Amino acid sequence: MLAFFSPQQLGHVPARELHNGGWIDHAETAARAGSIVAALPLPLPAVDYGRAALLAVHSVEYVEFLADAHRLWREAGREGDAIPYVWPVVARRPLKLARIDALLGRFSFDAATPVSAGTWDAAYWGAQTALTALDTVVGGERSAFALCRPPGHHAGADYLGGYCYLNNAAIAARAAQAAGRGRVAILDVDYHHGNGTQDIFWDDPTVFYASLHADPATDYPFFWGHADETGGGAGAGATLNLPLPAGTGIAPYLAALDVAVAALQRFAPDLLIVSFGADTFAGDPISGFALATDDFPAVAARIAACGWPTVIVMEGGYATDALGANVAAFLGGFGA
Ligand code: Q9C
Ligand code: ZN
Repeated sequence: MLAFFSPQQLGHVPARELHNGGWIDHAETAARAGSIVAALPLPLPAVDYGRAALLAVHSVEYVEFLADAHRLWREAGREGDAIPYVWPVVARRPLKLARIDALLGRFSFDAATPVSAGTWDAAYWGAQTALTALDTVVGGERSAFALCRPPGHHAGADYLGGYCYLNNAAIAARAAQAAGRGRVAILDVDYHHGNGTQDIFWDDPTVFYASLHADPATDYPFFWGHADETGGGAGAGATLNLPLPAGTGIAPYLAALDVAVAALQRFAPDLLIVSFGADTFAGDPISGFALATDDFPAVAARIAACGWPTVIVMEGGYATDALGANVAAFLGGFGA
């Protein structure tokens, strides 16, 4: 399977994240990408499709904020990474605030997602990597792998969070539609619920979002991913959440995957995007499922058996030493 990655994606180097009341080293490191690259045939660099494809998903205000945030932080006299500390809760009046702290709060939902000097370039090229993989599949390849880093599924139309800045899977989905693939399914098998992807397509009947993830009653991102969230408006019924308990191993995982796959088959997509996180691995330092490296081929094979043209987009996975082997196991199980 062709794989895509661009070296600019390594320039995002967040130092710390707020976790359980203290600052810890950031889990989403550039070394993650190195572990994956080392385990695959040499990936190809992304083509630059420009900002337009990002703006099919994200608001122009958000994209401009993201491109400017670190510079504004430095101009405010701050050191290191830009990090939010105040949020406008539910009511977001359209105030034209200029202070960097107000902007950070306006366009984020957590304090685990710093903006470093290289974040914009890395996120931009991560999205281009997803678009390049998508283009390959639209051009006739049966599948392609986008080594997106930073990841994307927690990022919404106008917010960052959960180590995510631009929603790579959503950007690829909209590009697929622009290329004539009208019905797109996104299957999210990261350990965490993809709240950004869900929000983006919540009322859209043309993009089906299905996710297997840790129960948000006990796990991040808490406020999304509950089983009763099934889409709204014209998109009612086009969101499927399958929360799973701590300790979930491969047998119950595959049973839930069968439920998701059956729903996708009823939807009958023209193209599938898989948001793949290897943080379901038993050794993941921030997660609680129990999949083994040797379990990933079965997950991938079940998805591949559907036969849809498929773009696999990298999301989480924080056991860096095992990450390359876990990704290679998944891609190997998918086949060509
Ligand atoms: N105390 C992805 O896997 N931190 N993002 C959780 C819990 C955020 C993970 C902290 C985890 C985000 C793409
Ligand atoms: Zn995750």
